[in-house]
Amino acid sequence: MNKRGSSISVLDFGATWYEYRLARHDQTTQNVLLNEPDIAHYLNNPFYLGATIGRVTGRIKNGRFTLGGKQFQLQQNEGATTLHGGPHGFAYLQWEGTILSTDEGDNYLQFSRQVDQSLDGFPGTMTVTVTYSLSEDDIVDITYQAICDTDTLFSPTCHAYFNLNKDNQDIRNHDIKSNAQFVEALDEEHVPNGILAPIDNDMYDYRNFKNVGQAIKSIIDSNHGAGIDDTFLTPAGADVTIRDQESNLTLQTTADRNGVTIFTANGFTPTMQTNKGAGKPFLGIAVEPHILSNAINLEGFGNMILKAGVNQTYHARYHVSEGV
Ligand code: FUC
Repeated sequence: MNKRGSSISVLDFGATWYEYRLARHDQTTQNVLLNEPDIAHYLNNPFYLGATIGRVTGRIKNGRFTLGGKQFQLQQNEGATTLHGGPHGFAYLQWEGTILSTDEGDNYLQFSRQVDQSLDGFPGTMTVTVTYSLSEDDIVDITYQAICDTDTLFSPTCHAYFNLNKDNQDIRNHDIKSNAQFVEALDEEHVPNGILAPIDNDMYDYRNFKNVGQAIKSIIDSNHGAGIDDTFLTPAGADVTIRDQESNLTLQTTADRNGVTIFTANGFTPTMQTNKGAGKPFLGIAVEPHILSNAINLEGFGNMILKAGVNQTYHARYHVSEGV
């Protein structure tokens, strides 16, 4: 908790971000993350609510890649595809948690653990830490750090879903803005096929604020999916803003990666019991910064290789503040 009275809470299973509770100007507090109050749901978390994703976010075609002249076959968990690190990805692991604090009074929560090839199929034994911090002005910084004894892949993200409503409405009343000018084109298995499609005044054009409900509708109407579930090229880092004029809140996401996936909870089912009621499509919106999906198999899509012995750090920052 910071001095303003805002707080975050996390779960050690999946190094999961559970709650982001803001102290509002009207003296109330409001949690802006979608979560499942029955913690047991997180053991089987098919939509990765709040989870840390790794070693690699997004989809790897056929769960296969070549590194240092060697071919690796990962475990597949979505047909032939390896999604979000596979069946033993970060989201499904128990992490070791520690509370850290500094003289400045900032709040830090750190998770750490080791993963190795016998667990998740990615090469090498990797030590990972995920550190959540909450600043005095309510900025949540998530720092991902990893080092591995061989060359491997590392492209983590945060799979938190936001819902800025005060009540249980879904996120179709929110607006989205992003400078992205290209989106990854997908094959029939929803895996990026190596084409970066230019965005031009179409359903993916969020250069001016666009209503999320309208964005979803135009994707559905043109048979491009069941809502937003796309990865955008963001060379200057994820630059996504989501606002809700009803609750007067704005979420700003920044990161140091070349891509961001926007996912509007398409396909959520009533088997989920969330803090916003039974699961249904569009109950939350995830803003997931990472290196472009399937980049390891595509030329010029970004570098997710972590060289042996190199200590790699990435950040993702989320800031919800009063005003639109
Ligand atoms: C997102 C999407 C996927 C998936 C998952 C829960 O990152 O890209 O399609 O359904 O999260």
